Amino acid sequence: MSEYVARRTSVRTQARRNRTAPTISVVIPARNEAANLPAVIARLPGDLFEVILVDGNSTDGTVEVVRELIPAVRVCHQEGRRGKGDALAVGFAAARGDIIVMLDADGSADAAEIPRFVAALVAGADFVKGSRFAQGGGSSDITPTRRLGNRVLCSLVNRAYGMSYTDLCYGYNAFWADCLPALRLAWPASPLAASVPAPFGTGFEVETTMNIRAAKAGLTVWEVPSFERPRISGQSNLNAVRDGLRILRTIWQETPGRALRRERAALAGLSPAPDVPALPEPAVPADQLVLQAPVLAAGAFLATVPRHESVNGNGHAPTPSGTRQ
Ligand SMILES: Nc1nc2c(ncn2[C@@H]2O[C@H](COP(=O)(O)OP(=O)(O)OP(=O)(O)O)[C@@H](O)[C@H]2O)c(=O)[nH]1
Ligand SMILES: [Mg+2]
Repeated sequence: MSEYVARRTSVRTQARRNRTAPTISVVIPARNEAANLPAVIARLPGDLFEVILVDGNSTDGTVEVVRELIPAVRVCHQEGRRGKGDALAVGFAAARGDIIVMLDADGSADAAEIPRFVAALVAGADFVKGSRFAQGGGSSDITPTRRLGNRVLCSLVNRAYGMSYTDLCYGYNAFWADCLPALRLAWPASPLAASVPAPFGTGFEVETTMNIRAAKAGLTVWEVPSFERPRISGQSNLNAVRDGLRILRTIWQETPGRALRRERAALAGLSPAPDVPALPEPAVPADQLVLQAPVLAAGAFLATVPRHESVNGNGHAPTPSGTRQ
């Protein structure tokens, strides 16, 4: 329970939000999406604060294409790591806007829907999920197997965390940047990243991880309908069985007790107890040691406390009234 309360965005944080003219960062993870980027970028609204593309070691000129399309784009790299979740974490750590929007680079999500997400955040949500299965949403891409898997996993999360999500594994989401500590996804920027490889959340299970953490943190989560199209060209990076199993494992790993134990163990590994040097041999033999003044003073104070005020005659603690018959 404390985990839920402690991480909830405070009323003060919410009051500080710039609801009149929030700055918007769009984070785009991209791995060999050069052919799709022109169509994706063409649909972006004009009033964005920044566009951050996180490149996954692309070999098809993705970075050159995005720089040509948006000269002011900020390009980040995964520094040898891989995975969509890792790419998003890199982008989130770099984002400087009030609101962060996650957008795929393959043309499956329509950037023109961004104002819908922003409107929900301005109206009161902390975290807004796009949903293909909310009324008004849809998909011309999802296969029957993925639809079934998504439904089963979604109802598992709803039962485990008391939510009523209609979609779990969809990559189009937006949130106030001040929710990042609750989502705890900025691994590349966290001190844990250097020594503890993130066990999960770095791949396609990232949306599930975020949705669960939003629920655990007590964030106000709203869904907006969204329509998903098939990727325009190129190969999917997702493998339904492998990534489905990773998502299942994420749901298991995120259960509160398990997540807390894992974090404690990681922190313990990060800062091992310092080596305490052995005490030098005392110069004076123990039987000749003289007590120093503060020790004597404390001893004198304890001696003045009447015995019956701390422990009664039977050696039991006193009753609340201070007397014991
Ligand atoms: N930077 C980076 N981006 C990635 C990586 N893996 C996937 N992406 C991007 O993440 C987005 C979603 O990946 P997709 O391969 O389209 O996966 P998907 O949308 O779940 O699956 P499909 O419906 O089959 O397209 C795309 O923009 C990818 O380019 C990666 O390792 N690094
Ligand atoms: Mg896709």
